[in-house]
Amino acid sequence: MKQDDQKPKSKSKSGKKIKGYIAAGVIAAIVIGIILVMEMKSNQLEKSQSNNDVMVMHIHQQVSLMIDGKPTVVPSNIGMDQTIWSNHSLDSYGMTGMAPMHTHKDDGVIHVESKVKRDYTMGEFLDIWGLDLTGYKVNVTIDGNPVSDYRNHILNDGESIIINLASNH
Ligand SMILES: [Cu+2]
Repeated sequence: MKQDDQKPKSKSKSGKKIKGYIAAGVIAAIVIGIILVMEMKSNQLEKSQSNNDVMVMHIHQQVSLMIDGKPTVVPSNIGMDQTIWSNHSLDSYGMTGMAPMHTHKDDGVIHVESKVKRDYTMGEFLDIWGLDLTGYKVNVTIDGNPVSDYRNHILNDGESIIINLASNH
């Protein structure tokens, strides 16, 4: 009877040991799981940063277009819609699917949204737009001041730009 008594005792001892191993295994699995999730998240962060999807520049200007004295709509989606995205030389500075200078609505708001800090000029915007100025005399005022070398004008935040086009006839 004494032997019978001892047998289950030793069995339960090894049972406790196994339960201990299982518990340690479960804890280890949870810890590894947490580490993997954290690593995935930091990888995602690194990826989005290496894609340079972080905009370091985001400024706006208001542009109005007058053709022979008539207010004319500045189209929406300049630098997004292919038909008004004529120059692609600056595309790598913009977000995916849009030039670094673009419009969203037809409200004349130019968005300069760039992954790099650089000077953006009125001429670069006009090139992206592909606005055909042939046959027009061009007069540009910026914040009310006439600017003759408007193509090289560096766009600043909050500027108000008026493009006056006059037919040569
Ligand atoms: Cu914007």
